This record gives sequence, C-alpha cells and structure tokens, in this order.
Amino acid sequence: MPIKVDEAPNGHAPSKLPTVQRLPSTATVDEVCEELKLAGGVIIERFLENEVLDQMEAELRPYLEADWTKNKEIVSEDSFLVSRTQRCAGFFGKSKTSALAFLTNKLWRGVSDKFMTDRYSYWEGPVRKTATCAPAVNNSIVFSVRPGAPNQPLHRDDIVQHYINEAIDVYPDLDSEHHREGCIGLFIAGRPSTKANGATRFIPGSHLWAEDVPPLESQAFYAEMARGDACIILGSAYHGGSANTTEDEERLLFSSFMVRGYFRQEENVYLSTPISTVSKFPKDVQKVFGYQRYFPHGNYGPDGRDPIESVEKWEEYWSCGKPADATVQFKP
Ligand SMILES: O=C(O)CCC(=O)C(=O)O
Ligand SMILES: [Fe+2]
Repeated sequence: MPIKVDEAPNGHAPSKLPTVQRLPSTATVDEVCEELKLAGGVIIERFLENEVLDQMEAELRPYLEADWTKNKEIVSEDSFLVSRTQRCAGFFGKSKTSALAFLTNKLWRGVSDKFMTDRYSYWEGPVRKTATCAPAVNNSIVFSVRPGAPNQPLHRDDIVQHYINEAIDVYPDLDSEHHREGCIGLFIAGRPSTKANGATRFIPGSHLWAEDVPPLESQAFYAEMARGDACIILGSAYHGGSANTTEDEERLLFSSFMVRGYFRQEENVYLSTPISTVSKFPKDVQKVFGYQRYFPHGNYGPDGRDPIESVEKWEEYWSCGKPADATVQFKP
C-alpha cells in the first residue's frame, strides 16, 4: 500500500519536519546556530565570492582531472563512494586559497566552535576540574560529480566517530557540557547545485532522531544552491549526494568538516616520530602508530586509500606535486 504523505514508517511524518532556512552571509553566529539546532542544516547565501571560487577551482582542477582522464567512468563497487564522481581528499594541503577561505571564515569558525568545543568535568584527587577542548579540521574533500552519478545512500557523517545518538526533542544548550555532535560540515557550491545535477539532500530534523531510526528518501530536502552558496550540516543529520541526471553539468562541491578535538591519539605521534623514520618500520608497527584505516570511512590516506599503502610514498604525497597529465577544463 502506498505511504500517505503524512505517514512515515520510521515515525517522522514529512509534513512535520522542520523548514530549512536560507540566511544571508551577514547572519550572525547565533542566528545560524539557532537554525542548525532546529533543522540540523541551513543554507547560507553568497558565502564565498566568485574570485575566490575561481582561484580555488584553478588550484584544484588538475587533481580532479588527473584520475578522470585515466578512467572516464570511475565505477565504484562501494555505493558510498559514488561512481562517476572524482574526489580530491585533503585539498587544504593542495590549495592554500581553499584552506584559508574555509578556515579564516569568521562565520564558519564561530559556528563550528559553538557546536564542537567540548566541555568536560572530572576529578583530579579531591579537586573537581573542568577542561575545554577546541575543535580541529576533520577532513577536506572536493567532489566533482559528473552526469550519470547515482544517489549516495543517506547517512550521518558522525558514523566516522562511531557516534550513537539518542532521541531528543530539543537540541541541548550549546554552552552546556553535552556531547551531542561528533562533527559539523560546511559544503560550498563551486558550481550551481540543483536537484537535477545532484544537490546534497538531507532530512531536516533527523539530527534529533535516535540511532536506530532509518532514513527515508521521501523525507529528504534538496539543498539547491547558487555558485558560492553554502550549506552547513550537523554530523547527526541524515544526508547524501544525489543522482546527477543531467547530460552535461558537473556538480562541484568543496566540503570540509570540523570534529571534536579529542578524536585523536594523546601524543601527536605524527610530529614526534617523523614519517621518514616510520617508513622504515615493519608494516605492523606502522599500522599501530596510526597508519591504518578504520571503518566506516576513518583515517584514510591522502588519496582516499588505506594510509598503510601511502607511508612508503610519503615524499610523493607531501610534495603535493600536480599530476603531469592534468587538464584544467571540465569535460563531461
Ligand atoms: O556529495 C555530496 O553532496 C555529499 C557527500 C557526502 O556526504 C559524503 O561523501 O560523506
Ligand atoms: Fe556525508
């Protein structure tokens, strides 16, 4: 029997889901945070200027085109790593313009600080102490989603932090000692993002749901954006890239997440033990240092693969050399 508009087998009627707001880039940190607390996602119009986007694209296009030139189809067995999509992971290391555009943006830093700064109280002997932990960059990936790319399954990005969410009615006060969110993401449209060319879709209000509630396609809102608009989304909100049904449009999306700063090893082994030293260790020792993937989607290397495969090639990766056969034009 077809599902009526107001019914949903997961208990969240589409008509009762919150409305997603579009705010101007002059909105305050508090205004953006309020919308995120209500809907789990918000669109910010005219977030980046065309000149900055042009420069970001020029710096990153060669990396996107290199693999595409080698394999026009890029068929993926993994439905999460969508076919006909070229990704460039770690683009902050390859495009200084991009790193600074994201990480010096006061609105993004303000909002991500609000959601990701962790407050924690504990005993040290008889003394009750409180610590705060600032967020850190979780990832940076640019997606070039080509015609023919299918839907990415709806997912939460806090699966990477193995988060287990409980159902809540109202989002916690951001200055309290809560740990609701593992990460928060900023998607910037490098080209217009439409339902037809695969705009990110997400389920408004799903950031309040328990872990055992499955997402439904009928609940999704498509975050259509003009070039330069942005979408901020909580790690607990169900979302995914969508099918590109156009003949000739590329969906270009710059994406970066911030994570709670304690999702890492206590000692910064990557600074205390140079990679030139680690690369001479046996593979098993390299792995236990931290050069190994975990699932889902955790700790991938600079090319998106298991970092254990990259340790020996560290000089090649760290030089960030542009691929020699790269072209700078998008061709569908
Ligand atoms: O392609 C998109 O719009 C989003 C991609 C995404 O959510 C992911 O790869 O985790
Ligand atoms: Fe995602």
